[in-house]
Amino acid sequence: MKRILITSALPYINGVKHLGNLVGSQLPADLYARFMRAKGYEVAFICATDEHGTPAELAAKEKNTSTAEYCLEMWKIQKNLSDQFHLSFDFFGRSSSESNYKLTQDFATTLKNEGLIKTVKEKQLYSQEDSRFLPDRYVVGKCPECSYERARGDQCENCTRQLQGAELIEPKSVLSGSSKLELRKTNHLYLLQSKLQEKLKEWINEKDDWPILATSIAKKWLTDGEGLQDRSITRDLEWGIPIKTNGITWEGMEDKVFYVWFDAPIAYISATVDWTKATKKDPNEWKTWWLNDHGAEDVYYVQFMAKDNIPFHTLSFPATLLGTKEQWKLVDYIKGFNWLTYEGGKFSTSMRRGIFMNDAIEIFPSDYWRWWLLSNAPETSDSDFTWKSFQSCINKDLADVLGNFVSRLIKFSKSKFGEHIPVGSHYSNLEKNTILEILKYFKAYEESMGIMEIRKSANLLRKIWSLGNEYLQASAPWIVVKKNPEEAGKIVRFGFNLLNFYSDISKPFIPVTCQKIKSCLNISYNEKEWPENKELVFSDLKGGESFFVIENLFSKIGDDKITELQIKFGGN
Ligand code: B3M
Ligand code: ZN
Repeated sequence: MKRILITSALPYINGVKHLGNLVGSQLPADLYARFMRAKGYEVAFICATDEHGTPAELAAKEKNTSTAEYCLEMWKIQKNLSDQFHLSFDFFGRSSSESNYKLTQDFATTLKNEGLIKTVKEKQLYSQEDSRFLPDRYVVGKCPECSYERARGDQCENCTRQLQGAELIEPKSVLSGSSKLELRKTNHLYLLQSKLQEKLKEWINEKDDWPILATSIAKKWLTDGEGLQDRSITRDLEWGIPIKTNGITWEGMEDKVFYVWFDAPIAYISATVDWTKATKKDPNEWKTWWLNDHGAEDVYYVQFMAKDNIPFHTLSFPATLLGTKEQWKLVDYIKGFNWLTYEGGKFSTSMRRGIFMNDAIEIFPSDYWRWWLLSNAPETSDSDFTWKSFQSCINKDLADVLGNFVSRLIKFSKSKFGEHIPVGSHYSNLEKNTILEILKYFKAYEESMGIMEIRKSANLLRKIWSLGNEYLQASAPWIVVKKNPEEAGKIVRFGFNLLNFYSDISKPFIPVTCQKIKSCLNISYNEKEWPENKELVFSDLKGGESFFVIENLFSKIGDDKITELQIKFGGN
């Protein structure tokens, strides 16, 4: 497969995202996109803001602005922050785009024509005090499954169980706090997922290379007694996609909109439509990524998300695609993540506990955050962010290992040989053995990057960096130069070739640092550059090339700074 489609879970529009959101989908997706581009694959890396549903409405109410204005403002802020963290989306769209309205309504129309949508009279929580229905996040209460006190009307973020508001114990209105709620009749559209149970079971059972995290919830719901439930795909809300076909509202659906989780995954497709409309010669190129009868069967599609989003991506979204009986591309691999906690507790947007992208980028460069988050990614279990761990990781891995190698090499070279790389003698056994050792770890690094084993890849990359320090230590050019400048010159030339190699293979993790190293070597930064000819790559620099000294590539983080940050961000 030479074409890779990558989508990251769409960040809700409300508020600036915290580090947990970043490491739970967008940043690992960016790492994989960068690696696959560098390996020569054609990549479509798509994301968008998830703008409908109760989070948007509630946040706009708080800001006392219209939901539409709020969403536009927040889209700009989130887009700007993703640029500052060098998230290399090919397109960062909006689920409130015109193309998502059209595509969502088309999907619903096709599903209805396939007999997979029915109107259900149901009872929804209604608040007299707020004189309105309370869908999804408009109501909060105790989870019937795990007794978590702040479960929401659509899902419990603690045990990820999908919920109906009426299932909550002691439900309260999020708007007024009122517990004077009653169940009132209202009609909603249900997607008859139960009719797709066998098709979905067949599809998910083919995914034997998926981690348990990705398949367990789906298999539980598809196989155990409960089976796959039919699910409501509409809500009593103003803000959202109206229930229409070719502009005509469906009968009885005048004051409803599609449920956010019905239209949000469809935004993966519509954002691709918007991308090809905005940047490609052929506005229909999106079909080659999403329709099997237009070439998408040769695409490898990977989705990145946090674990609470997995049920929607292994059940309801595939049900929507399969239900149409059209040639839609289904996901080939789901990379799911556990939670990032903050100093032993939860990140909290409402309680402003933890570190948010806008604050983080003001304190340290994006590569510091990228490196800590990726090398501590919550892949097989939760990870805990602590300021102490951040300090030691940056000081050790970046400053002491990579940074130290760069500064020792460059400063020594300039002091002894000026600002041109010396030619020196031919490589001897020490260089050849170092190359073999590095290539052994590099092979493992490429393999683990290709299967998205992120922490393992970070460990291997760190090991490859450390081999550069070990080489300098063993070859000791500062001693050799006294008696044999020729030999010292060879050591330095090999060191610069190592440095150039590092600045190619480290790009997916720390792109800004790699750009700095490339500019110090007067080599243009090309994100698609990757060492393919393993033997020759360590002789690319022949000697004679000019370079300039980089002043402190990384600055160490002091204890006082960490104490100040712990206090500022509620870290202890
Ligand atoms: N907006 C992310 C969340 O649950 C949710 C993902 C949608 S992906 C289609 O925070
Ligand atoms: Zn729960």
